[in-house]
Amino acid sequence: MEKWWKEQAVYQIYPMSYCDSNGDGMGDIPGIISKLPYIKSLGVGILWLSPVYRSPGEDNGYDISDYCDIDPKFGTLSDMDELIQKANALGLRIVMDLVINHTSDQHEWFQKSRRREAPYEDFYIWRDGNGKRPPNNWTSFFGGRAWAFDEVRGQWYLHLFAKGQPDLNYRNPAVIDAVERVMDFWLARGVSGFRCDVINLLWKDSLKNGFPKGALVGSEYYIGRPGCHELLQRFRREVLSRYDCFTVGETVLVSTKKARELTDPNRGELDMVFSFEHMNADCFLVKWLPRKFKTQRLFRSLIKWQKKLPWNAVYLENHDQPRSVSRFGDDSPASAKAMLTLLLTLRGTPFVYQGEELGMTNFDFTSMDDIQDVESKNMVPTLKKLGLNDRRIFERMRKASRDNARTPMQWTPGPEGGFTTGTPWIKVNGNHVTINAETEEQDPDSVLNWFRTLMAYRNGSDVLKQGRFRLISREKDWIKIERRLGDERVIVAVNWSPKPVKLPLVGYPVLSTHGTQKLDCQLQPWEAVLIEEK
Ligand code: ISL
Repeated sequence: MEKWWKEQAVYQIYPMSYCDSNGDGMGDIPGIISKLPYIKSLGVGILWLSPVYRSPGEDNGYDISDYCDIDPKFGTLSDMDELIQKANALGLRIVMDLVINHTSDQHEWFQKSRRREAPYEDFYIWRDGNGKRPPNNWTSFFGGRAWAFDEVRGQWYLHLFAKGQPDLNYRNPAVIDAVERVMDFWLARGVSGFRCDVINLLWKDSLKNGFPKGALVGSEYYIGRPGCHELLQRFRREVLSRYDCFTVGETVLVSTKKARELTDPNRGELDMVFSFEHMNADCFLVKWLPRKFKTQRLFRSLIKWQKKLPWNAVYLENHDQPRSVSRFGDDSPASAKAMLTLLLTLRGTPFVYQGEELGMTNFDFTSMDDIQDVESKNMVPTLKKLGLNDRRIFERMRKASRDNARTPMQWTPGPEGGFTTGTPWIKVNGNHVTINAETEEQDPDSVLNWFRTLMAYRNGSDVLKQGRFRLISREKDWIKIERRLGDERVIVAVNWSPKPVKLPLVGYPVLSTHGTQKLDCQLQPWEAVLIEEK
């Protein structure tokens, strides 16, 4: 029997944008509870919630001011307990986001640290500057420098993300203890694991000046350092090993070699990681530097990771990435189905992001005023420095902004897509009149129903869940793979283009996006098929 997290698919919920139960325009935990039957009907087994902890919301909850409480905008601790209990009763497990590289600057630890109150003096990375200049030349993931001066303490603190997200100091054993207590708190309450935010950045080797010519100056001193491996081993030993749980690390810019180390069961660090490489299929390293999407680039990276790791997380979308159907497809339901087919048939634990099962697309905002995301806003000065005018900056946002994934879940064709009875915190996409759960529910050919069909097939197929992966062929516009377990195999072929393609493929598919008639060396536009062989 395989581990449960190798058998089941994960569904990511971005709570702010999932379902609003009280009309304040903000999704909440009672809203998620009300959708549990829908989630169950998808066939997924695990829900990962983006942060619901107390937070001032500068980075939509990734800036935590109290790890052991729920933010009032999402509900209460007892709502969370109810969610865990009701989900469990349906056979669904809950996984929380663990954001421990940094806290909010509103966290009590930081407030005390800036006043040098014991035992918090060294909870963060404080340094004196060089005259009026920050301690080193590191830059932030969100643009600009990675240091802020605090008037109260009279020193600079490091923030790899927004100014309101000071980095914790893992050289201080009290920080490690405090973080372990947080993990324990939630695991004891019944959560089944963590998605570990930017977990490969925890350990800063030194604070020397970084190589000045790079997108992320200083990153050579903090990405995947040995100290980070040691921390992860300690978390596993001291806390995680006492529970039936799993961890998936968000590991920024990780290589396959590093990923193998991080997920090696003998080292006891993480169970899976999110690779970033395939997210570069339409950009150079960072999404603000776009290039034309090439199917081959996407395939090549996905396959490389399939081959190099015995098991890993597989995803095409999350709350930081634009919608896959807009990036890698042509916004059509047909392309959404093709993508979901590959996602659910590669080897590994699939992660599906809310709305991906409906074929939700990038936003339809018309101006910068509609954009809410701190990263997008912070990037504007950097893009201006690169010489882009307002129009071109907005064009870049349309392609790259994280708000593309954060528009509210589209439940109905009605007002605000059925997300809220009030005014949503971020605009609902106008295409909710056609792309929504209620309409798709009734259409046997919808993306939603294709997703359910595939999930049901996957849940019943040991070959798809456990089988080895082999690439049969990848061409400019199509891919053919094999999954094999013992003598049984499933062939999956996907036409990743809006034109028919010719390929060596005959037989009757057990599942097809276009009907199960005999295949004759041709796939229709965006057609995806599964063929069983025993
Ligand atoms: O979103 C990105 C690029 O647009 C990434 O650089 C992202 O910031 C990086 O993957 C880290 O993401 C995680 O930590 C951030 C938070 O803003 C993201 O939402 C989260 O997924 C800081 O906590």
